[in-house]
Amino acid sequence: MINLFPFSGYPVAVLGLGKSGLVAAQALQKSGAKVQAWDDDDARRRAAGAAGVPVADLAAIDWRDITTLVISPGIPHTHPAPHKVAALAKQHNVEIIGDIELLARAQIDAGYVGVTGTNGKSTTTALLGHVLRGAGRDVQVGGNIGTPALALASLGEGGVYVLEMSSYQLEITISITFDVAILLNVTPDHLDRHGGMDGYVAAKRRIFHRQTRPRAAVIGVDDDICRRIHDDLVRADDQIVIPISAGRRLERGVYVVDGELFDAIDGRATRAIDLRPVATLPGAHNWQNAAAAYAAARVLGVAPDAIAAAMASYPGLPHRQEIVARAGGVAFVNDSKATNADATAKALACYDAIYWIAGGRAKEGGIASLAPFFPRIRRAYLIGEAAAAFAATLDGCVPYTRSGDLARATAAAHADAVREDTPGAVVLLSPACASFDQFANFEARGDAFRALALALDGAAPAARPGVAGGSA
Ligand code: UMA
Repeated sequence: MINLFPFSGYPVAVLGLGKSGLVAAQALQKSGAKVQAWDDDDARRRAAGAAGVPVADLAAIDWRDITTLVISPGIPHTHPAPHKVAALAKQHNVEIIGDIELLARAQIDAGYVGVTGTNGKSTTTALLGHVLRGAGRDVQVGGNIGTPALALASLGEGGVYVLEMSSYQLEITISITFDVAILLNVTPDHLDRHGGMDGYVAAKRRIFHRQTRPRAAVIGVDDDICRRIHDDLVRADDQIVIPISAGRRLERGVYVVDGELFDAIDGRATRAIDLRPVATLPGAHNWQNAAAAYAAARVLGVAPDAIAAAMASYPGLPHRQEIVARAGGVAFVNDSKATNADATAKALACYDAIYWIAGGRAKEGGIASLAPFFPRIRRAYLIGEAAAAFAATLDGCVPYTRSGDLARATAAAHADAVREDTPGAVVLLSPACASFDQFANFEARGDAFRALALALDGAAPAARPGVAGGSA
């Protein structure tokens, strides 16, 4: 836990006592701040109280006594409407900041890498952490990826925090200047919280806040919005700017073409890594992540060979195209995190002989957009509330079974894959749906799939990163 000495003796209000807020309140209290904390959820308040955090109704305290409001990233402070406690703070000119701002004010000697973008930020963050660790660096990985920033260990000079930064967190992080700031891509998301697309893009751009040379911006140029931001940064000429692409050659930067990563940071292209055999980084979306992590690691002084070696041993993240088992020549891929068709498209693009488990609580738009991938699907196994609607879309295009639940789907998919003996067969759980009709969350759904796959006859865990069945 981080020592927040700059806040010792100061009266600080903490709003939100979930994953990040509870640690923030505890760290502040341990560091001598006068903490008053609140959560609108009764159970959270009770849990925080039991953990020794002073709980007070922040709507009823005297705000003239408060210097800082630490707000959880998920709580609105501007759009669609400010939480009433945030409104009170503003009324009294109290600064509103998040846990990562606290980290930045306390850990002033360490280096910082920030990773943002609509998609791929968790993988890029984890991958870069893995590469830096492999190179012997003192590194801590956290933020939106799951480990709250203040639960990380202290780092001295030479240490590096690699932080996944959501748009919510960027809005409440004021003074941090990232040594390397990564923006992967931007497509519409969280628009209600940012008052529209302009607000969302403005939040994302904050990752480059106050950067000057030798600090570096690593930015994807495969979408129009990021390309415009890239051009703006190049024109402003404040920091080093490294463009990355997962689809086309660049005169300068880092790019991946057909799975081969090229380093052209100095304007001379060198083939640096063959990503095709890396089973934990399949598909063009992961190649963008790899290009970003490569560029950042190069800026931080890691040699190309060391980056390549570390990427080859990247273990992947749970529930994101995670190979959880192999049985009878079939790989079981857990992509439970894919809760919409866009995310599932990325997984379907990676394999050629797919026994596809899909369904759950449907999202708007269904799976019609996945039609280009239908030829890759041997059979679909439909579960949950969306089964009827998905069956209607697949009818006449893809054979399907209405399995009902995950256990029946996994067993049937395995049996079919083994019987048909297709080289490179994968049983892919990539539901294109939320999990809440049958599971507590996507993690519980993915864990259930892993357990079901491992319980099959002849199943072995896929513990070691390696080559999945199918083309990557
Ligand atoms: N709460 C209130 N009043 C409200 C709304 C919420 O009191 O009006 C309370 C809730 O009762 C709850 C707490 O606030 O106790 C939740 O706070 P939070 O939503 O900020 O969530 P945390 O548990 O603190 O987790 C946060 C991030 N969550 C969000 O940004 C929504 C986690 O990202 C992050 O991993 C964690 O901090 C550690 O840094 C999750 C996420 O969904 C993965 N992020 C979004 C995304 O990736 O799209 C941005």
